[in-house]
Amino acid sequence: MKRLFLFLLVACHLMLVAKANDGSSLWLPTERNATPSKVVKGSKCKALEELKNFYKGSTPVLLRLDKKAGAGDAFRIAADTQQITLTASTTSGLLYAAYDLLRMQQLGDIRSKEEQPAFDLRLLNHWDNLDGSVERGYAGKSIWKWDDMQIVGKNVSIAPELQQHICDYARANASIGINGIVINNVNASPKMLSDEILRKVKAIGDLLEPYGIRTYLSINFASPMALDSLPTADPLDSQVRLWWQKKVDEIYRLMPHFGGFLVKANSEGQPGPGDYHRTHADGANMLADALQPHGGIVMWRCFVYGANHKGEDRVKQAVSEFQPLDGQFRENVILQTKNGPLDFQPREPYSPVFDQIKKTPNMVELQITQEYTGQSRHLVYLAPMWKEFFSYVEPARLRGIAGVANIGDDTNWCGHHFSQANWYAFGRLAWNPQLTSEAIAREWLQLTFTHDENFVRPMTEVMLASHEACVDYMMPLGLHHIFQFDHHYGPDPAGFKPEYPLEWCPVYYHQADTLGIGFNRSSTGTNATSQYREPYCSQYDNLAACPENLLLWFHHVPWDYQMKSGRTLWQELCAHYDRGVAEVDRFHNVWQQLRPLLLRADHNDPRRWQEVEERLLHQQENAREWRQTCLDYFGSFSRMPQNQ
Ligand code: GCV
Repeated sequence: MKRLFLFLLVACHLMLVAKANDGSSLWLPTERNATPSKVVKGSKCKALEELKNFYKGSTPVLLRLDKKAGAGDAFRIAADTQQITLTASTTSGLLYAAYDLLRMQQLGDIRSKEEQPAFDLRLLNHWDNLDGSVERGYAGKSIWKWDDMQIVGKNVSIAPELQQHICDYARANASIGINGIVINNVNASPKMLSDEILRKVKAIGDLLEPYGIRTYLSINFASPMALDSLPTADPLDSQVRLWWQKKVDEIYRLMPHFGGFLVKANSEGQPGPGDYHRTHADGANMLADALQPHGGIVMWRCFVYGANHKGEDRVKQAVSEFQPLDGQFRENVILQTKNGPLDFQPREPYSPVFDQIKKTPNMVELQITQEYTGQSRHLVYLAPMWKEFFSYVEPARLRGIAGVANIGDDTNWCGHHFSQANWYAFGRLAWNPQLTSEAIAREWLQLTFTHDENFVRPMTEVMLASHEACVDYMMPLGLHHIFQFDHHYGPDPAGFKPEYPLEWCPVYYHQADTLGIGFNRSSTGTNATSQYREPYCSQYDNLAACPENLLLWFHHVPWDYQMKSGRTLWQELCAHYDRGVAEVDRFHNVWQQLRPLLLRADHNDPRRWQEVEERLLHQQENAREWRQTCLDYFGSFSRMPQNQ
C-alpha cells in the first residue's frame, strides 16, 4: 500500500513536471485535442489542421475561401453564438485567421474582426552560418542542422526530430504573421549556392511552405568566382550575368516558390560591384534581371560604409552612396536599411535613407537579436524602440520589414525567456505597426506565462520600462557605440585600436574632451543633420531644439550646459546612469515578488523563474559596470564629482 502510494506520488509529480513550461512551446497553444475537433469544417489546408488540433470551443467553425475577400493575406472572422466563419481569398489568409482565432481563444475573447497586414513582406533574417554558428546569436547554435540532412539519390532525408523542430519554428512564425525567411547570414558563404546546399534549402523550404513561409537566400556577390572559377564577378560581364541567370533558373526549378536574394555588398569586407568600379545599382539590377522572370526580388542592403566615402561621418555614408542612385534600380529591387543610420544602437535617430530614397521601394531592417541591447542576458523589450522608429517613418512608405532573428537551438529558442517577446513583438508589429507596445506585451505575457493579472500587470510595466532603462545605463542622451570591441557586450568608452578603422572605435563616437562630450553633426560639424527632412533637419541642427535623448548624437555639448531639468549636462548624465541602475534593481524586486505566483502557474517547477532570476542578477551587475566605467572615464574629462 505504502509502495503504491509512493508510486502514485512520483507519477503525479512527473506528470506535473512534464506539464511545466521550459519555454519551448513559446506563446503557442500546446494541448492538442485528443481527437480532431469535429466542429471545424472547410477544405483541406494547414488552417483546418491547426484548428482541428487546437480549437477547443463547441461553436462550429467554418473556413471559407472566397476570391472576393480582401487581397493576399487579409482575412475576416465573423463570430456569433451559432457559428464562427473565417474567410480569406488565399490559404495563407485562412491560416492567419486560424491563428488569430486560436490566440483569441487563449486570451478568452473571441470577436468578429477584419485584418489586413501592413506589409506584404514580413521577413526574418537569419544570420546563420553553414558551420552551425550564428553571427550575433545568443541562443545556442543554428537551428538548421545541415549535417542532419542527408542527400539520398535525388532526395534529402531529414531526421524526424529536425523535421518536427523546423515545423514548430514555422508554426511559431506563421502564428504571428511572418511570411518569409532569409535562411543564412548576410556575410554569406558562396557555398550556399552549391548544389548540395540548395537541395537542403529546398527540403527546409518544403517544410515551411505549408505555413505560408517563403524561403530567401543571402548571396555572396563573388559566388561565380568561388563556385565556378569565373575570372570576375563584374555585374556587366556577360559570362557573369549568364552564370547568375542559370543559377537562378536552377533554384526556381528546385523551388518554384523561392522568394529572392538578400545582398550585403561592399560592406565590411564583403565583395560587391564596387570591386569592378560598378555601382550598387549595376549589381542589384544584374540579380534583379535574373530573378524577374520568376517573380523573385532583390533586397539590397544600404548598410555600407568605409568604401567610397572613407573619412566621411559614418552615419552619412548610406545616403551619400545610395541617394544618387535613386531611380536607377529595377522594379524588383528593394533597398533594405537598418532603422538607424549607425548600427542597431539602443537609441538612434531614424535613418535619413528613408527621407532621401524616394523612387526606390524601401524596407526596414530591425534587429531582434540583442547585439547591442544586452544580448540574451538582459531583459529588454524592444517594441517601444521599434514604435519610436514608426513615429518618424510612416509604415505606408515601406514595402516590407525584416527582423534579424534571435533564434537558436536553445530549449527556449531565444536564450532569455523574455527575448521571446521580441520575436513575438516583431511579428505582431510587422502585421500591424499600430498595435501598442503595451497591448503586445500583455498579450504575450498571458499567452506565455499566465493570465493572472497580478503577474501580467507588473510584468507589462517592467517590459515597457526596460528599453529606456537599458538606454539609461548604457548610453543615455544620445551617446552611442561605446561598447567593447567585437563582441559588443559591456562598456569600453576608452576604446581605441590604431589597427582598426576609426569608425569602429568608441572614442570616435563620444568625442569627450575637457570642454564637453558628443559628436557635432550639426551644420557647424559634419552636417549630418542636413540629410533629414524638415522639421527634423532644423530641430536636430539646433542645440536648444534638439531632443535631449539625441543631444550627444548631434552635438558636442559643454559639461556645464544647462539641461531642461535645470541640471548641468554632467549632472544629467550621472542622473541617467543612476536611473538606469535603479530601474534594473526595481525589475529584479518585482520578479522576486512574483516567484510564488509563477511557480503556481508552472506547476511548482522553478525553472523559468530561476532562469530569468539568474539573468536579472547579472543584468544588475552589468548595469552597475556600465555606470561605473562610463562615469569614471567621462569624469576624467569633466573633472566634476559624480554625486553632485
Ligand atoms: C552580419 C554589424 C554587426 C555585424 C553584422 C553587420 C551587418 O556590424 O556587428 O555582425 O554582420 O552589422 O549588419 O552586416
